[in-house]
Amino acid sequence: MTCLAQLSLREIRLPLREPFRISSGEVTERRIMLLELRDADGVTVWSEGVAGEQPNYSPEAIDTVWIAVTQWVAPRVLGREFAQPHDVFPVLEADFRGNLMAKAAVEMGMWVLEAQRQGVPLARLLGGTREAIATGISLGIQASPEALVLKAKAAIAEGYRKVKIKIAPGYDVSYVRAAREALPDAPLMADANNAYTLHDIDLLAQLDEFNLMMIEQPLAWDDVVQHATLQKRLRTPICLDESITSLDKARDMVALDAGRIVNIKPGRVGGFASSLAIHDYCVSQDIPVWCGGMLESGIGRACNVALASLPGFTKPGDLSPSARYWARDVVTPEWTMSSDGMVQVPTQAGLGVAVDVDRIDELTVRRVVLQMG
Ligand code: OSB
Ligand code: MG
Repeated sequence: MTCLAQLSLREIRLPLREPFRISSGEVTERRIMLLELRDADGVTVWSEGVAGEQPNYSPEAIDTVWIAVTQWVAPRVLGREFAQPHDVFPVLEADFRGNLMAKAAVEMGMWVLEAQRQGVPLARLLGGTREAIATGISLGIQASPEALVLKAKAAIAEGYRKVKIKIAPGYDVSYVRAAREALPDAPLMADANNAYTLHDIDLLAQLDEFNLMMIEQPLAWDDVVQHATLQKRLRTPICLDESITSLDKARDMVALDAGRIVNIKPGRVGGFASSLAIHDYCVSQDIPVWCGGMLESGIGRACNVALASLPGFTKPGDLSPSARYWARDVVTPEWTMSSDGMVQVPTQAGLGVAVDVDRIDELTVRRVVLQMG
């Protein structure tokens, strides 16, 4: 039984160690929503909203998520008794469209709360079976192919099990070719964050030459049908990220052969219940899944690591250690990666890492406390 008595929202500002550039924009400092959930017994846990500053990944952004959580999510959850955290998402979906990142921020917190109450690691509550997760790095668009090669080589030397190269028109074939020539056997992939259309089909087909593990979300952020046309032309598997917002979208992808791999981000699909449904379906269809990231702080990363411990997550996740992004994270211990590219799944209850509230206090720029009733 889980019942939320109080929900505190905060916005923190966390500067990135280096700017992160993708086809739809660049970030130098993250504005991150953190949530503190408390039940009637005083058990307190944290969760994170994954939306960025601009609505350039999905239609949501931190400011819309703030409104949605305050106006529509919190009133549906505060004071309501849930027999199990599985029951939260259906309540949020009833007569309340979209706003999946806002829903996920609270829904994931409810799972963390239940894990904390039961004294079990979040990974175990979700059904995770792995003790450590293979990790990939996501490299933002670089100023030149040479700069990309340096970063990609360094990532492989650090132990990363996969190197994801962000691409966009003008930053694609020559960049991927340079990385492949420098690292002939490395597990490489590309992520376009919807930078292309079907007019670019010949250009995208040139990427087949480089033996990529997959090409992530080449076409529009909400498209499935056109990806099917593209997949017919490509040997390289397409992986959908932005387009997979629900189990139904994953079903559409499979029905149309619009992609052969799914990147599951719990924050994008409305939380853990939806992630588990997509995971189970993909396993039943022999579709590999892996866990993506949204430049989360260590709190969101804990949620991703827990999810990635499920058996269907058979490809390395975008689960870089804290030091890749932050001078100092908001959790202790910080997230680390072994020299063979593995991130350990925590064995402690709940998130499994301690939240550094003093650090969060220093970084907080706004705060609101929502109560029951
Ligand atoms: O498309 O996977 C993406 C970051 C922000 C928005 C979209 C994406 C990303 C990443 C970063 O690739 C992955 C990470 O958090 O390490
Ligand atoms: Mg992506």
